[in-house]
Amino acid sequence: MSACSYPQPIYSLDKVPLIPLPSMVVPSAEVMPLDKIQSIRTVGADEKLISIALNFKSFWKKHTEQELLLLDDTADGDHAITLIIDNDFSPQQEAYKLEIASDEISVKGKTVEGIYRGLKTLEQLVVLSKLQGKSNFLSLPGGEITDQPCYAYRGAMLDVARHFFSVADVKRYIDLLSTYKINFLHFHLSDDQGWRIEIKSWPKLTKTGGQTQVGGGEGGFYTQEDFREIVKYATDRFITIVPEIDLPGHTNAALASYAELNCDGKATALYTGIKVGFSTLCVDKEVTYDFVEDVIREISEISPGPYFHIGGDESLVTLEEDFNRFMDRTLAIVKKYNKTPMGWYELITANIPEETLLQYWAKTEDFSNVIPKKSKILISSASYNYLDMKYDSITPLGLFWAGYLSVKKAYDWDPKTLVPDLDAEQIVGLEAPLWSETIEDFDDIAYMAFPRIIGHAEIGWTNASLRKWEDYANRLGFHGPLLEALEVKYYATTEIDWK
Ligand code: NGO
Repeated sequence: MSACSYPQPIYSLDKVPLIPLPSMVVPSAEVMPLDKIQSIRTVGADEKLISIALNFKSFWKKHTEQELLLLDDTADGDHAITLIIDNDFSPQQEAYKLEIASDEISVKGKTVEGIYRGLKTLEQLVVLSKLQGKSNFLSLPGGEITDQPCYAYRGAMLDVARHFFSVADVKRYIDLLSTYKINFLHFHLSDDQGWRIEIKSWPKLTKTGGQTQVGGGEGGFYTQEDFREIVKYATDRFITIVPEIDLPGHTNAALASYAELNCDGKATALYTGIKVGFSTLCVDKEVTYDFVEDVIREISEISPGPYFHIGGDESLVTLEEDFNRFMDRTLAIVKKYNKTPMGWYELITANIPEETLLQYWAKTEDFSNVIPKKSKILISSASYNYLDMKYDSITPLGLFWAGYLSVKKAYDWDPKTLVPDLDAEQIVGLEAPLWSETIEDFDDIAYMAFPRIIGHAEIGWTNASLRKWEDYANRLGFHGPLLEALEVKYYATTEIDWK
């Protein structure tokens, strides 16, 4: 068959509704008929590279019904998808280049992570072409995509304390996040309503503190084995897990589990409401620091990522001097276990080490001028990033204390200019928290996160100068069918013309 007799691709490469939008796309007139591809080939021996090649092989089988051979660099690139590690390719570790020609495809990166991001682009290209092309889907458009992220930290946060979510739910969320190139998942593992991770030296935290949740349901917790499984699943998808133990406030579940953590020596009652700011560890008792150290040690042992998040928000019943004293000791413990501290922005009153990553969450007016110029900031604005804010007045789930957050509002802003007086270099990225006071199961997660987190992922990846709401809204319309194929019950807002 001559090349011109192959069916034409659905899109030219620069018209594919990819999200996040790549930095540069140069289409060519070439066409890549799918049935020409016979193998996936790795250049640069690396176990991780082979493992992502194997996963891509399964993806290809599922979507094209063709079985690829796995080859190494002794084979040539004809009729192959070649994955190439090239140290000199870019200083950026997530950068990649995807080239589609008439008889081969290649994905190049400085690291396996870069190649992984490139394969996610190729996967979207296949899936979007297939969904739009239906049975005519037989070829991909030729050309080159050169791409790299705007921010190094593109995160999501899941509150598993107010309501508990199973390992399977978390894995499903991780899969969806990886589709959109999100690279951090922060777990809010403890709060007034629940303690969700096994601590072997303090077993009652989960035996007592893990047994309920908002509304009085049965709660739950992750064993350390479960947590390791989640970490591995995320790591395989190039997502770093950030564990958070919220201290010294938001600790009622711990205070209910161990009487000695309370200043009056009496255990509190378990709590299933949604008020905040009423609990505190007893900062003057030595046992408090034994507790904090055991928790940080045990969790650090099973968390390979660089950060340990110590909360710090809304300690409304801890005096500021007590808070600062508590944080000085807690920060030293984080350091002892070789983690970089992360905390909600209220941490600034303490003596924070320079490398501390502060998470900005409240309204802008609460934040300007209080942040030391050298601090590293993660933007998680309640008004723009909080996935638990209702879309509008009739959204059945969620809260609205920071205002309604439509899909357009969640997309159409720039982290660099959101907070006055913050230097652009201070901002390491952004994170979209999903607080779960009203979120009870995976369908609730899906409804509040999708589609807003897709826009959030694009803000994190694509330079602001390339982002336009109308263009994004048009591309997002094509992701409705993609989410439907994955049975994700997203909020089909009327702001978007869904395809
Ligand atoms: C606040 C509060 C959380 C709530 C959330 C609800 C922070 C950092 N502390 O954000 O405890 O769950 O709002 O939107």
